[in-house]
Amino acid sequence: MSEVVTYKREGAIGVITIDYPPVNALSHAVRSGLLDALSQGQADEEAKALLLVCEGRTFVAGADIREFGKPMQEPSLPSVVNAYESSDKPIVAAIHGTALGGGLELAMGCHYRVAVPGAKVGLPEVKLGLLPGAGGTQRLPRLTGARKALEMITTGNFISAEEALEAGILDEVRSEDTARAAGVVIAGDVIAQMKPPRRVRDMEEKVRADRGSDVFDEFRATLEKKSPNLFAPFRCVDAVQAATDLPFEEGVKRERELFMECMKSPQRDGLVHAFFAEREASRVPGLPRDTPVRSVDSAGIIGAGTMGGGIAMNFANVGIPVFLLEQKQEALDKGLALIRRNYESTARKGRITSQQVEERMALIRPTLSYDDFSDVDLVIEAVFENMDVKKEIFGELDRVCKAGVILASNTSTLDIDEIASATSRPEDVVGMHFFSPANVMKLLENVRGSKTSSEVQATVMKVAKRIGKVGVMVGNCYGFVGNRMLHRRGAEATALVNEGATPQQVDKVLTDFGFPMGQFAMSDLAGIDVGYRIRQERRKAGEQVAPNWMDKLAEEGRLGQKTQAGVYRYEEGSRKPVPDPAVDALIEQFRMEHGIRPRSISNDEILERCLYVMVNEGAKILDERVASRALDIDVVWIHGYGFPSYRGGPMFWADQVGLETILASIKRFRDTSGGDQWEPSALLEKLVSEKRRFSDLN
Ligand code: T1G
Repeated sequence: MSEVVTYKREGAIGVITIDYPPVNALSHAVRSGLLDALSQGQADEEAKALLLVCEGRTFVAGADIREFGKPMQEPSLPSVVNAYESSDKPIVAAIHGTALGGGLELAMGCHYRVAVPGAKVGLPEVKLGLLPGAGGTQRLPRLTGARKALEMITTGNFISAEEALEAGILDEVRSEDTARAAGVVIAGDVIAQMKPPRRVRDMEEKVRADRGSDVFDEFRATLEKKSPNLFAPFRCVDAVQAATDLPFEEGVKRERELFMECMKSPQRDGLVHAFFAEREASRVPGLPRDTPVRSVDSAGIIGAGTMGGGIAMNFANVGIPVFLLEQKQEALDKGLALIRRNYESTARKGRITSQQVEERMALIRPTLSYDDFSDVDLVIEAVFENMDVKKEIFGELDRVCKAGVILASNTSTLDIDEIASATSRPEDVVGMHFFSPANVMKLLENVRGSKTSSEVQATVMKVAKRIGKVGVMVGNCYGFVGNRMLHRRGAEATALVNEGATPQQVDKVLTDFGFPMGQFAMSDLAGIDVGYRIRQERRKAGEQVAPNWMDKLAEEGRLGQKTQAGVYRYEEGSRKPVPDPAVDALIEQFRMEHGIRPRSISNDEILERCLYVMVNEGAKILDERVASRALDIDVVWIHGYGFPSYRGGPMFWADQVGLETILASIKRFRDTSGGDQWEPSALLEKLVSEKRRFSDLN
């Protein structure tokens, strides 16, 4: 008898129970156990119907992703699903939590399906670069019709139990205390009414009606616009179309072919890596999982600007009261008005109710006085990037706040240790770097100072999860992980324009690669003055910072979207970047002043220089232990800067390109354009000489 799947008869119902924490994934042991339990049920003459349920937090959440890439062990999931569907005893699946991927496919292989309120179902395989590979693309359209099946399978979105009932996936949504109890009721009805096994594969009506429909090309056209670079979504459409064109058995064969094409795609590799890396990042090497954490039941944010306001929203969204402090009432009013506008626009989209808007606004308490911070558990400073101002603020916080408070700075580049030195409690000081817009972007870069205690580190990692962020713990250096690599890419992109490329050419290379925005469109969004002020601060501090044509934009007041002109021009009310001949002239002028003869630059050179300089910097960051693992850097870039997740992040992608190839190019760029950015990372050279990859460091 398998420990993970058991069979037990209750009256005339043979109950098959999966118990394989944390999410009852369909590992080899579960698949084998399912077949054993089915055989027992079929041999049990007293059992007139079978009931499939799961213990723990959820019904089956899918195939066991940890088995991907390893040799598949029989029984395969399709064969298990087919065995359940072929059973001559009716089988009921009772769903709670999330029935996803192979889990929903298994439930559709059963003959009746019931769920409890709050349950969700979905086929999220496309988010892993796959498609439902155990009959899902053939059975779902037989239940819902092609359009609903395409919507679910090409987006991977979950739907509620009520929506699934409406769509024809479920037979009932019942409010018994447990899914098991609901399942027992349904199985009892099946027996009492002598209902036969109702096999989804025999349901031909809806797929016949959809044969030859335009819906497939309609979805392909939408995907061409929305995600032209992705491989799997288009295969999903092909698989669902096969369900309408072919008999079931042939459709399943076609699904298998398409599934294997996706399984072999580098995009599946990247997406599965991104899935696990996001979860692994929350386990910080050297920080034991049982490290004590402090409770955070109240917060205080300093600065009611775009960042401070967005940060405050994150806490209000999860019911944590938060003081918002400014120096002047006018700035406070402006900040609160922006927060309200953001909430009201979310409410207009139907994502929250107007009552929730008021509840959240009530949790954000404006103040002009530090005294209100005397009892908060966490303070996050979010004022502009000036070290003197930040130190003054932390000195004040040190005087006002209670013992045990966590004092955090949202600084994006400045030295956490220097900020901590303005207090008597450096062990309680940490960086919490949010990404703009702070109430939207998922990444929270937690920065440990040299004295930040383990308790404080563990607490801010827990806060990240609680406010719905992806937390990554990084070390303290200029720009930490994300911005340090971004600044290298920005400098290279700017140099490429100096040398002859246009800003729009550089941006198109990056968006064609899969970034949501190019380097210069991003500068316009963030504000040209942000980079300008940082370069001026570094020049003031005596650093050698090369002249930069973007300085001229700032000096001419072309600050980006906020002034409707930056690197690009912006029509009134539009955020669409439009190339501007005035900027071309400004760049020409800059080249002449600096004796630069422009040359035409290939897209390959642009991509290599923008991305390899990031990889090289990432390797240096790893070498300095500023990031603990390559996967931490991948997670920072996917969730903080929109690095295409199907490429797995910069370090995972570098492994796929080949470190030897990249190192050779880095050495070539060092020899042609010089600059410390092209000094090859010693770690990269070591990995290449040892024929290892960044993933060996995870
Ligand atoms: N396989 C293995 N482990 C999984 C898993 C899975 N499918 N899903 C989750 N885990 C682990 C996860 O790594 C974490 O482990 C723990 O469970 C809790 O997850 C043939 C081929 C279910 C909504 O894509 O969306 O079926 O870090 O932190 O936020 O057609 O997990 O604790 O060690 O995410 O509450 C399709 C993926 C697979 C679902 C729960 N299924 N999972 O979210 O917890 S492909 C999916 C999720 C497939 C078939 C195809 C979420 C969740 P650890 P968590 P959560």
